[in-house]
Amino acid sequence: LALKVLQARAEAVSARSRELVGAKVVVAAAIVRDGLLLAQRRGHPERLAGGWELPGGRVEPGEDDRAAVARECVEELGAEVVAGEQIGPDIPLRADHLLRVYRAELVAGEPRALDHPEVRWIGSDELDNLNWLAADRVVLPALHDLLDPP
Ligand code: DCM
Repeated sequence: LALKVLQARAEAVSARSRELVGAKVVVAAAIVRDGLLLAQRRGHPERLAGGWELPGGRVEPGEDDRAAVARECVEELGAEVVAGEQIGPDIPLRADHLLRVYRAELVAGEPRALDHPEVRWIGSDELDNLNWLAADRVVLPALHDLLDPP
């Protein structure tokens, strides 16, 4: 009986680690220009509409995180960025997804809201006033440091 219990436990632990290893990654870009951060207001899906986020989206199978940041910025903003350092921790999203935020440097194009209703350049004084998505809120301290280096 003890052996069966141990085997069941081992199975549960390995199922959990498969889950963690298999977590799908969503990336987002922290684009800063002249001391301002680019934020985007979501129009879809319904449950996220009206929430503010850093632009981004799902990493495709086999795709590098930073390549996904660049692709998403072209798709959503019509702008080219180069992704740099990760900012803040890996942030759990619902189910088996996690969010990673990367600092991103704008290299070409003027960001426009192509996929969502609005993009806005915000200063550190406005950072805490936006209705951020819960996951993005986690990186607010790191974003403050980015806009107003300590
Ligand atoms: N997401 C998030 N914060 C971001 C970008 C995305 O919480 N800065 C979430 C919203 C979606 C999922 O990740 O649930 C996939 O994003 P998208 O729909 O933009 O591909």
